Amino acid sequence: MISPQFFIEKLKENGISFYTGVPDSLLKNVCAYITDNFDANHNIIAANEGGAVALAAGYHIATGKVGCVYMQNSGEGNAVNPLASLTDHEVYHIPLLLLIGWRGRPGVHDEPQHVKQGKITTGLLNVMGINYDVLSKEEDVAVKQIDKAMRSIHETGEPYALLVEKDTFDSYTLRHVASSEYELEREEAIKCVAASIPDDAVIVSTTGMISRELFEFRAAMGLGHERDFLTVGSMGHASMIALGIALQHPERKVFCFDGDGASIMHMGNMAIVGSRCPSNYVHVVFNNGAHDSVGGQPTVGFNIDLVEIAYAMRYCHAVCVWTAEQLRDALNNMFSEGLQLIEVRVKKGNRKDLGRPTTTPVQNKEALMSFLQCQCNGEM
Ligand SMILES: Cc1ncc(C[n+]2csc(CCOP(=O)(O)OP(=O)(O)O)c2C)c(N)n1
Repeated sequence: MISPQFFIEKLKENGISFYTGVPDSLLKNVCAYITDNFDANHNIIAANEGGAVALAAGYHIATGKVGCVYMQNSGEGNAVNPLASLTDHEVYHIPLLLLIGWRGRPGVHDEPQHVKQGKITTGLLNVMGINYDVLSKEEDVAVKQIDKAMRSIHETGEPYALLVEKDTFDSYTLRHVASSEYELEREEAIKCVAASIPDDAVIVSTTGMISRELFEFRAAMGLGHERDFLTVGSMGHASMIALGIALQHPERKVFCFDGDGASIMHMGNMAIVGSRCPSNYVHVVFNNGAHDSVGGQPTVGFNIDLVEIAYAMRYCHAVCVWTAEQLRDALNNMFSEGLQLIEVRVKKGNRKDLGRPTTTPVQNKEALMSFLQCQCNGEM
């Protein structure tokens, strides 16, 4: 395995001292090392991967230097537009180094949302004309690959990608762990909300631990999963899936269980939800100020005012709570009409033995579709 320090030092020797991106579990250790060793102007966690590519482009325009953009391969989709219409040599011709965690690499078992993306990861790079290498787990080989990558970047002036497989980097423990003042656990908050909503309500939950915790709550209660759409991929889009359902089913409440990282990733979605203003829609953001599901790297979740944002986006009611009692009060007052947001400030962390959904995405979708259908026909 490669030591994160060794890797980042080698990049530094090659002139790389600016990082931006969205964290990934395969890059957790190297991201932690970057966090500890670069200040807030030299390591910026972006809202989404496209924003990170654009930020590194701006850095290059300002300095002539090459920035590094880190991401999970699921973020390739968000990055395609600025890679094709900004940094590409047929447009502005801007160099950068991409560090991409390769989930779902063919032949390696992974979660369902990573299978397709894993298969098309190199194909997408090929089609965009981006040269790449799969980073070796041997330091002496990795050094040669870094040299090759940087030579290519300097000769062509174009982006180059290093793909990172599981267990490429040695462990590294973050020294600067941001402390959270909040006492409520996310799982407890999820249980509290899920337990208090009407039987015919639907929940669309975001990617990561939030969906896993909701799944386990239903199982522990001896319930099925037909009321829930567990959005395993598509980070940042749960609120729009919920909108699509809420508009067609005005007779029932639709909840979106969002994360701070996910809602910030595609925050424009809130403006569209607000513009349609469905009175049966409740947006619950479990804000732990972190990308908890992939290593706990910070988001700007605690630096922004989601309640003010919701009002500015034309939500009818918005409230921020951080204790179990406040959450119960908010839920008791919730059933009035009107689009609403509940921001629940929670602490980071999850149960170590947290499982994963045992149903497939297609089973999950079909069960929810039948649930919606049966209720419409009054057959439940
Ligand atoms: C487009 C995209 N980029 C990155 C990821 C990797 N990823 C999965 S969960 C997650 C963090 C989610 O953070 P948040 O929404 O705040 O929820 P939390 O895990 O903190 O509960 C990330 C970055 C992804 N799935 N998709």
